[in-house]
Amino acid sequence: MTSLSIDSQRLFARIRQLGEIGRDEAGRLTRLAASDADKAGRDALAGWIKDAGLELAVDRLGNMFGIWRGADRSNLAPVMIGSHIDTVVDAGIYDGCFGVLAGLEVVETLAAADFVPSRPIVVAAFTNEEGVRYAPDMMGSLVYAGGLGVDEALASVDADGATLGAELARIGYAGQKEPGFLRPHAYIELHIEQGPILDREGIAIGAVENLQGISWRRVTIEGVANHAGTTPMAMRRDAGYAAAKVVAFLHDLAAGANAPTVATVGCMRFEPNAINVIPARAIFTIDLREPDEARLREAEAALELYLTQLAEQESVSIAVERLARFEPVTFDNKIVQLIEQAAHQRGLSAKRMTSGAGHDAQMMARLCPAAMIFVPSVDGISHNPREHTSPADLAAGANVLLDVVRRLAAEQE
Ligand code: HGY
Ligand code: MN
Ligand code: MN
Repeated sequence: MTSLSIDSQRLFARIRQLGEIGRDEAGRLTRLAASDADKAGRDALAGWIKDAGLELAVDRLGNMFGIWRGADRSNLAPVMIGSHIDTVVDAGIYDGCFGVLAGLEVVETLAAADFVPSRPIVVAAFTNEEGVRYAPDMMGSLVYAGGLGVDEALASVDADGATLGAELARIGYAGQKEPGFLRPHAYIELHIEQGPILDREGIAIGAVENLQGISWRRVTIEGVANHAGTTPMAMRRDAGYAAAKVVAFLHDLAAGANAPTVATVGCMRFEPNAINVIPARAIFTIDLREPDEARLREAEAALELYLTQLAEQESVSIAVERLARFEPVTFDNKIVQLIEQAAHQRGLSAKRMTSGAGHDAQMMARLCPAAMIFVPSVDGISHNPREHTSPADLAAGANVLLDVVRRLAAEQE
Protein backbone atom coordinates (compact mmCIF):
# COMPACT_ATOMS: atom_id res chain seq x y z
CA MET A 1 0.00 0.00 0.00
CA THR A 2 2.93 2.30 0.59
CA SER A 3 4.51 2.03 -2.91
CA LEU A 4 3.05 5.37 -3.98
CA SER A 5 3.95 8.79 -2.53
CA ILE A 6 2.72 12.31 -3.17
CA ASP A 7 4.74 15.00 -4.98
CA SER A 8 5.71 16.94 -1.87
CA GLN A 9 7.36 19.80 -3.76
CA ARG A 10 4.16 20.46 -5.71
CA LEU A 11 2.16 20.38 -2.47
CA PHE A 12 4.55 22.69 -0.61
CA ALA A 13 4.61 25.13 -3.53
CA ARG A 14 0.81 25.39 -3.51
CA ILE A 15 0.67 25.81 0.28
CA ARG A 16 3.15 28.67 0.01
CA GLN A 17 1.32 30.18 -2.98
CA LEU A 18 -2.07 30.08 -1.24
CA GLY A 19 -0.40 31.38 1.89
CA GLU A 20 0.58 34.56 0.03
CA ILE A 21 -3.02 35.34 -0.98
CA GLY A 22 -4.77 37.77 1.35
CA ARG A 23 -1.82 39.49 2.99
CA ASP A 24 -2.18 43.14 4.03
CA GLU A 25 0.47 45.86 3.73
CA ALA A 26 2.01 44.68 7.00
CA GLY A 27 2.21 41.13 5.63
CA ARG A 28 -0.54 39.72 7.83
CA LEU A 29 -2.57 36.90 6.28
CA THR A 30 -6.35 37.22 6.59
CA ARG A 31 -8.89 35.54 4.29
CA LEU A 32 -12.23 35.87 6.08
CA ALA A 33 -15.22 34.06 4.58
CA ALA A 34 -16.58 35.62 1.38
CA SER A 35 -14.11 38.52 1.47
CA ASP A 36 -12.15 39.68 -1.58
CA ALA A 37 -9.15 37.81 -0.17
CA ASP A 38 -11.28 34.67 0.16
CA LYS A 39 -12.33 35.10 -3.47
CA ALA A 40 -8.70 35.27 -4.54
CA GLY A 41 -7.93 32.11 -2.58
CA ARG A 42 -10.96 30.36 -4.04
CA ASP A 43 -9.96 31.39 -7.57
CA ALA A 44 -6.52 29.86 -7.06
CA LEU A 45 -8.03 26.63 -5.75
CA ALA A 46 -10.55 26.50 -8.62
CA GLY A 47 -7.66 26.84 -11.06
CA TRP A 48 -5.74 23.98 -9.49
CA ILE A 49 -8.89 21.81 -9.45
CA LYS A 50 -9.48 22.41 -13.15
CA ASP A 51 -5.79 21.96 -14.04
CA ALA A 52 -5.95 18.59 -12.30
CA GLY A 53 -8.80 17.59 -14.61
CA LEU A 54 -11.40 17.46 -11.85
CA GLU A 55 -14.98 18.68 -12.26
CA LEU A 56 -15.50 21.86 -10.19
CA ALA A 57 -18.84 22.16 -8.39
CA VAL A 58 -19.97 24.96 -6.04
CA ASP A 59 -23.08 24.76 -3.87
CA ARG A 60 -25.40 27.54 -2.69
CA LEU A 61 -23.27 28.16 0.38
CA GLY A 62 -20.13 28.49 -1.69
CA ASN A 63 -18.76 25.11 -0.61
CA MET A 64 -16.32 24.08 -3.38
CA PHE A 65 -15.82 20.52 -4.66
CA GLY A 66 -13.28 19.00 -7.05
CA ILE A 67 -14.83 15.76 -8.32
CA TRP A 68 -12.76 12.92 -9.78
CA ARG A 69 -15.14 10.37 -11.29
CA GLY A 70 -14.00 6.82 -10.66
CA ALA A 71 -14.48 3.79 -12.90
CA ASP A 72 -17.73 3.25 -14.77
CA ARG A 73 -19.32 2.66 -11.36
CA SER A 74 -19.13 6.36 -10.65
CA ASN A 75 -22.67 6.35 -9.26
CA LEU A 76 -21.23 4.92 -6.05
CA ALA A 77 -21.01 7.35 -3.12
CA PRO A 78 -17.71 9.23 -3.21
CA VAL A 79 -14.84 9.33 -0.77
CA MET A 80 -14.58 12.97 0.31
CA ILE A 81 -11.36 14.63 1.45
CA GLY A 82 -12.18 18.01 2.95
CA SER A 83 -11.22 21.01 5.00
CA HIS A 84 -11.30 24.78 4.45
CA ILE A 85 -9.26 27.65 2.99
CA ASP A 86 -10.76 30.60 4.89
CA THR A 87 -8.56 31.84 7.74
CA VAL A 88 -8.70 33.73 11.02
CA VAL A 89 -7.14 37.20 11.31
CA ASP A 90 -3.31 37.33 11.02
CA ALA A 91 -3.29 33.60 10.36
CA GLY A 92 -0.78 30.91 9.60
CA ILE A 93 -0.64 29.21 6.19
CA TYR A 94 -1.47 25.59 7.13
CA ASP A 95 -4.78 25.67 9.05
CA GLY A 96 -7.35 24.12 6.67
CA CYS A 97 -5.36 24.85 3.51
CA PHE A 98 -3.01 21.92 4.13
CA GLY A 99 -5.92 19.47 4.16
CA VAL A 100 -7.54 20.80 0.99
CA LEU A 101 -4.30 21.00 -1.00
CA ALA A 102 -3.10 17.62 0.26
CA GLY A 103 -6.43 16.17 -0.87
CA LEU A 104 -5.90 17.59 -4.34
CA GLU A 105 -2.33 16.26 -4.30
CA VAL A 106 -3.60 12.78 -3.38
CA VAL A 107 -6.04 12.76 -6.32
CA GLU A 108 -3.36 13.96 -8.74
CA THR A 109 -0.93 11.33 -7.49
CA LEU A 110 -3.52 8.54 -7.84
CA ALA A 111 -4.53 9.70 -11.31
CA ALA A 112 -0.91 9.89 -12.46
CA ALA A 113 -0.38 6.35 -11.19
CA ASP A 114 -3.36 5.16 -13.30
CA PHE A 115 -5.14 4.13 -10.12
CA VAL A 116 -8.80 3.61 -11.01
CA PRO A 117 -10.96 4.12 -7.94
CA SER A 118 -14.14 2.06 -7.59
CA ARG A 119 -15.92 5.21 -6.54
CA PRO A 120 -15.46 8.95 -7.14
CA ILE A 121 -13.03 10.88 -4.98
CA VAL A 122 -14.01 14.44 -4.09
CA VAL A 123 -11.87 17.23 -2.64
CA ALA A 124 -13.96 19.73 -0.64
CA ALA A 125 -13.29 23.25 0.66
CA PHE A 126 -16.07 24.33 3.02
CA THR A 127 -17.21 27.92 3.43
CA ASN A 128 -16.64 29.89 6.65
CA GLU A 129 -15.06 27.14 8.72
CA GLU A 130 -13.45 29.71 11.01
CA GLY A 131 -16.65 31.52 11.93
CA VAL A 132 -14.74 34.79 12.46
CA ARG A 133 -16.91 36.91 10.14
CA TYR A 134 -20.15 34.90 10.40
CA ALA A 135 -21.13 32.62 13.31
CA PRO A 136 -21.21 29.71 13.85
CA ASP A 137 -17.90 28.26 12.80
CA MET A 138 -17.85 25.19 10.55
CA MET A 139 -20.88 26.83 8.93
CA GLY A 140 -20.39 25.45 5.40
CA SER A 141 -20.10 21.84 6.52
CA LEU A 142 -22.85 22.29 9.14
CA VAL A 143 -25.26 23.38 6.40
CA TYR A 144 -23.95 20.65 4.09
CA ALA A 145 -24.70 18.04 6.78
CA GLY A 146 -28.20 19.45 7.33
CA GLY A 147 -27.50 21.01 10.72
CA LEU A 148 -28.42 24.55 9.63
CA GLY A 149 -30.79 25.77 6.91
CA VAL A 150 -29.19 27.15 3.74
CA ASP A 151 -31.30 30.32 3.72
CA GLU A 152 -30.71 30.88 7.44
CA ALA A 153 -26.96 30.64 6.88
CA LEU A 154 -27.06 32.90 3.83
CA ALA A 155 -28.97 35.47 5.91
CA SER A 156 -26.14 35.59 8.50
CA VAL A 157 -24.95 39.16 8.96
CA ASP A 158 -21.41 40.36 9.67
CA ALA A 159 -20.42 43.30 11.89
CA ASP A 160 -20.98 45.71 8.97
CA GLY A 161 -24.43 44.33 8.11
CA ALA A 162 -23.35 42.40 5.00
CA THR A 163 -25.14 39.08 4.60
CA LEU A 164 -23.20 35.96 3.67
CA GLY A 165 -25.53 35.41 0.70
CA ALA A 166 -24.88 38.86 -0.75
CA GLU A 167 -21.14 38.50 -0.19
CA LEU A 168 -20.97 35.07 -1.86
CA ALA A 169 -22.85 36.48 -4.84
CA ARG A 170 -20.52 39.49 -4.92
CA ILE A 171 -17.40 37.31 -5.06
CA GLY A 172 -18.96 34.93 -7.59
CA TYR A 173 -19.26 31.86 -5.34
CA ALA A 174 -23.01 31.58 -4.80
CA GLY A 175 -23.25 28.21 -6.53
CA GLN A 176 -26.25 26.31 -7.86
CA LYS A 177 -25.83 22.92 -6.20
CA GLU A 178 -27.92 22.16 -3.11
CA PRO A 179 -25.69 21.57 -0.06
CA GLY A 180 -25.64 17.83 0.57
CA PHE A 181 -25.85 17.04 -3.16
CA LEU A 182 -23.08 14.46 -2.75
CA ARG A 183 -23.56 12.04 0.16
CA PRO A 184 -20.08 10.66 0.88
CA HIS A 185 -19.20 7.00 1.44
CA ALA A 186 -16.62 8.31 3.90
CA TYR A 187 -15.09 11.65 4.85
CA ILE A 188 -11.44 12.10 5.83
CA GLU A 189 -9.75 15.34 6.89
CA LEU A 190 -6.02 15.94 7.18
CA HIS A 191 -5.21 18.90 9.43
CA ILE A 192 -2.43 20.35 11.55
CA GLU A 193 -3.01 19.52 15.22
CA GLN A 194 -2.94 23.17 16.29
CA GLY A 195 -1.98 21.96 19.76
CA PRO A 196 1.22 20.81 21.50
CA ILE A 197 0.75 17.04 21.93
CA LEU A 198 2.33 15.47 18.82
CA ASP A 199 5.19 17.97 18.76
CA ARG A 200 5.94 17.52 22.47
CA GLU A 201 5.81 13.70 22.27
CA GLY A 202 7.70 13.49 18.96
CA ILE A 203 4.86 11.60 17.25
CA ALA A 204 4.35 11.97 13.49
CA ILE A 205 0.64 11.14 13.03
CA GLY A 206 -2.46 11.77 15.12
CA ALA A 207 -5.31 9.31 14.49
CA VAL A 208 -8.13 11.53 15.72
CA GLU A 209 -10.88 9.48 17.34
CA ASN A 210 -13.02 12.25 18.78
CA LEU A 211 -13.51 16.01 18.93
CA GLN A 212 -14.57 18.12 21.89
CA GLY A 213 -17.81 20.01 22.38
CA ILE A 214 -17.93 23.75 21.60
CA SER A 215 -20.07 26.47 23.17
CA TRP A 216 -19.88 30.03 21.78
CA ARG A 217 -21.71 33.02 23.27
CA ARG A 218 -21.77 36.78 22.81
CA VAL A 219 -22.36 38.70 26.08
CA THR A 220 -23.53 42.33 26.36
CA ILE A 221 -23.22 43.99 29.76
CA GLU A 222 -25.11 47.27 30.18
CA GLY A 223 -23.93 49.63 32.93
CA VAL A 224 -24.02 53.43 33.14
CA ALA A 225 -21.49 55.79 31.59
CA ASN A 226 -20.19 58.27 34.13
CA HIS A 227 -17.26 60.55 34.85
CA ALA A 228 -14.04 58.63 35.64
CA GLY A 229 -12.90 61.35 38.04
CA THR A 230 -15.98 62.35 39.95
CA THR A 231 -17.83 59.05 40.42
CA PRO A 232 -17.06 57.30 43.74
CA MET A 233 -16.27 53.57 43.32
CA ALA A 234 -19.35 52.58 45.35
CA MET A 235 -21.62 54.49 42.98
CA ARG A 236 -20.41 52.96 39.74
CA ARG A 237 -22.32 50.65 37.40
CA ASP A 238 -19.19 49.78 35.52
CA ALA A 239 -19.78 47.41 32.55
CA GLY A 240 -16.03 47.19 31.95
CA TYR A 241 -15.26 46.01 35.48
CA ALA A 242 -18.10 43.46 35.32
CA ALA A 243 -16.74 42.12 32.01
CA ALA A 244 -13.27 41.80 33.52
CA LYS A 245 -14.75 39.74 36.36
CA VAL A 246 -16.35 37.38 33.84
CA VAL A 247 -12.99 36.90 32.11
CA ALA A 248 -11.35 36.06 35.44
CA PHE A 249 -14.24 33.76 36.42
CA LEU A 250 -14.01 31.79 33.17
CA HIS A 251 -10.25 31.45 33.40
CA ASP A 252 -10.43 30.16 36.98
CA LEU A 253 -13.38 27.87 36.12
CA ALA A 254 -11.44 26.14 33.32
CA ALA A 255 -8.00 26.23 34.94
CA GLY A 256 -9.44 24.95 38.22
CA ALA A 257 -11.45 22.14 36.66
CA ASN A 258 -9.84 18.76 37.10
CA ALA A 259 -10.59 18.26 33.39
CA PRO A 260 -9.45 19.41 29.90
CA THR A 261 -12.04 22.23 29.93
CA VAL A 262 -10.83 25.39 28.15
CA ALA A 263 -12.35 28.88 28.13
CA THR A 264 -11.44 31.91 26.01
CA VAL A 265 -12.65 35.50 25.73
CA GLY A 266 -11.24 36.40 22.33
CA CYS A 267 -13.15 39.58 21.45
CA MET A 268 -14.08 42.49 23.70
CA ARG A 269 -15.10 46.10 23.16
CA PHE A 270 -16.28 48.87 25.45
CA GLU A 271 -18.66 51.72 24.68
CA PRO A 272 -18.17 54.64 24.51
CA ASN A 273 -14.53 53.48 24.74
CA ALA A 274 -13.05 56.72 26.13
CA ILE A 275 -10.24 57.03 28.64
CA ASN A 276 -12.20 59.16 31.12
CA VAL A 277 -15.65 57.54 30.81
CA ILE A 278 -16.77 54.59 32.91
CA PRO A 279 -17.86 52.00 30.29
CA ALA A 280 -21.59 52.00 29.72
CA ARG A 281 -21.41 48.78 27.75
CA ALA A 282 -19.10 45.82 27.32
CA ILE A 283 -19.62 43.39 24.44
CA PHE A 284 -17.49 40.24 24.40
CA THR A 285 -17.42 36.63 23.24
CA ILE A 286 -17.03 33.39 25.19
CA ASP A 287 -15.57 30.19 23.71
CA LEU A 288 -16.02 27.21 26.09
CA ARG A 289 -14.83 23.71 25.10
CA GLU A 290 -14.79 20.30 26.76
CA PRO A 291 -14.61 16.70 25.43
CA ASP A 292 -17.31 15.54 27.88
CA GLU A 293 -20.85 16.78 27.22
CA ALA A 294 -21.94 16.57 30.88
CA ARG A 295 -18.93 18.66 32.01
CA LEU A 296 -19.54 21.17 29.23
CA ARG A 297 -23.13 21.58 30.44
CA GLU A 298 -21.89 22.01 34.02
CA ALA A 299 -19.53 24.76 32.91
CA GLU A 300 -22.35 26.49 30.99
CA ALA A 301 -24.61 26.28 34.07
CA ALA A 302 -21.87 27.66 36.34
CA LEU A 303 -21.38 30.56 33.93
CA GLU A 304 -25.11 31.28 33.83
CA LEU A 305 -25.33 31.35 37.65
CA TYR A 306 -22.27 33.59 37.90
CA LEU A 307 -23.70 36.10 35.39
CA THR A 308 -26.99 36.27 37.33
CA GLN A 309 -25.15 36.97 40.60
CA LEU A 310 -22.78 39.46 38.95
CA ALA A 311 -25.66 41.49 37.47
CA GLU A 312 -27.08 41.84 40.98
CA GLN A 313 -23.76 42.70 42.63
CA GLU A 314 -22.70 45.30 40.07
CA SER A 315 -26.18 46.68 39.25
CA VAL A 316 -25.71 45.98 35.57
CA SER A 317 -27.86 44.08 33.09
CA ILE A 318 -26.38 41.12 31.21
CA ALA A 319 -27.71 39.71 27.93
CA VAL A 320 -26.33 36.47 26.46
CA GLU A 321 -26.65 35.45 22.79
CA ARG A 322 -25.84 31.84 21.85
CA LEU A 323 -23.65 31.79 18.73
CA ALA A 324 -22.78 28.10 18.41
CA ARG A 325 -23.23 24.89 20.36
CA PHE A 326 -21.82 21.58 19.12
CA GLU A 327 -21.74 18.39 21.19
CA PRO A 328 -18.57 16.27 21.28
CA VAL A 329 -18.23 13.94 18.29
CA THR A 330 -16.78 10.42 18.08
CA PHE A 331 -15.21 9.49 14.73
CA ASP A 332 -15.46 6.18 12.85
CA ASN A 333 -13.24 3.57 14.50
CA LYS A 334 -12.66 1.63 11.27
CA ILE A 335 -11.21 4.69 9.56
CA VAL A 336 -9.16 5.56 12.66
CA GLN A 337 -7.69 2.05 12.50
CA LEU A 338 -6.92 2.54 8.78
CA ILE A 339 -5.03 5.71 9.68
CA GLU A 340 -3.00 3.91 12.35
CA GLN A 341 -2.24 1.02 9.95
CA ALA A 342 -1.20 3.36 7.16
CA ALA A 343 1.10 5.25 9.51
CA HIS A 344 2.71 2.10 10.86
CA GLN A 345 3.17 0.63 7.37
CA ARG A 346 5.13 3.75 6.51
CA GLY A 347 7.19 3.38 9.68
CA LEU A 348 5.57 6.46 11.23
CA SER A 349 4.72 6.80 14.91
CA ALA A 350 1.02 7.40 15.57
CA LYS A 351 -1.27 7.97 18.51
CA ARG A 352 -5.01 8.21 19.00
CA MET A 353 -6.14 11.59 20.19
CA THR A 354 -8.92 14.10 20.73
CA SER A 355 -9.21 17.22 18.61
CA GLY A 356 -9.23 20.40 20.69
CA ALA A 357 -10.19 22.46 17.66
CA GLY A 358 -13.45 22.35 15.74
CA HIS A 359 -13.31 20.95 12.21
CA ASP A 360 -15.57 20.27 9.25
CA ALA A 361 -15.15 16.56 9.99
CA GLN A 362 -17.31 16.95 13.09
CA MET A 363 -20.19 18.06 10.87
CA MET A 364 -19.60 15.52 8.10
CA ALA A 365 -19.69 12.78 10.76
CA ARG A 366 -23.45 13.44 10.80
CA LEU A 367 -23.61 12.26 7.17
CA CYS A 368 -21.11 9.41 6.89
CA PRO A 369 -18.20 7.62 8.61
CA ALA A 370 -15.56 10.29 9.21
CA ALA A 371 -12.17 10.68 10.85
CA MET A 372 -9.15 12.98 10.90
CA ILE A 373 -5.40 12.75 10.49
CA PHE A 374 -3.25 15.21 12.45
CA VAL A 375 0.34 16.26 11.89
CA PRO A 376 2.41 18.10 14.51
CA SER A 377 2.26 21.87 15.02
CA VAL A 378 5.66 23.20 16.10
CA ASP A 379 5.37 24.43 19.72
CA GLY A 380 1.62 23.80 19.42
CA ILE A 381 1.16 27.24 17.88
CA SER A 382 -1.79 27.98 15.57
CA HIS A 383 -4.16 30.82 14.67
CA ASN A 384 -0.89 32.74 14.63
CA PRO A 385 1.55 33.62 11.79
CA ARG A 386 4.14 31.48 13.61
CA GLU A 387 2.04 28.37 12.82
CA HIS A 388 4.47 25.81 11.38
CA THR A 389 4.73 22.13 10.50
CA SER A 390 7.95 20.63 9.13
CA PRO A 391 8.07 19.56 5.47
CA ALA A 392 8.75 15.98 6.57
CA ASP A 393 5.64 15.97 8.77
CA LEU A 394 3.52 17.58 6.02
CA ALA A 395 4.65 14.93 3.51
CA ALA A 396 4.09 12.12 6.02
CA GLY A 397 0.55 13.28 6.71
CA ALA A 398 -0.26 13.61 3.02
CA ASN A 399 1.10 10.11 2.31
CA VAL A 400 -0.99 8.61 5.11
CA LEU A 401 -4.00 10.40 3.60
CA LEU A 402 -3.06 8.90 0.21
CA ASP A 403 -2.98 5.37 1.63
CA VAL A 404 -6.24 5.73 3.56
CA VAL A 405 -8.06 7.26 0.57
CA ARG A 406 -6.79 4.46 -1.72
CA ARG A 407 -8.28 1.89 0.66
CA LEU A 408 -11.58 3.70 1.06
CA ALA A 409 -11.90 4.38 -2.69
CA ALA A 410 -11.34 0.70 -3.50
CA GLU A 411 -14.27 -0.38 -1.32
CA GLN A 412 -17.06 -1.79 -3.43
CA GLU A 413 -19.72 -1.62 -0.71
O1 HGY B 1 -12.81 27.29 16.29
C1 HGY B 1 -12.18 26.32 15.86
O2 HGY B 1 -11.83 25.44 16.61
C2 HGY B 1 -11.85 26.21 14.40
O3 HGY B 1 -10.57 26.78 14.19
N1 HGY B 1 -12.83 26.86 13.58
MN1 MN C 1 -9.00 24.52 10.55
MN1 MN D 1 -8.83 27.44 12.51
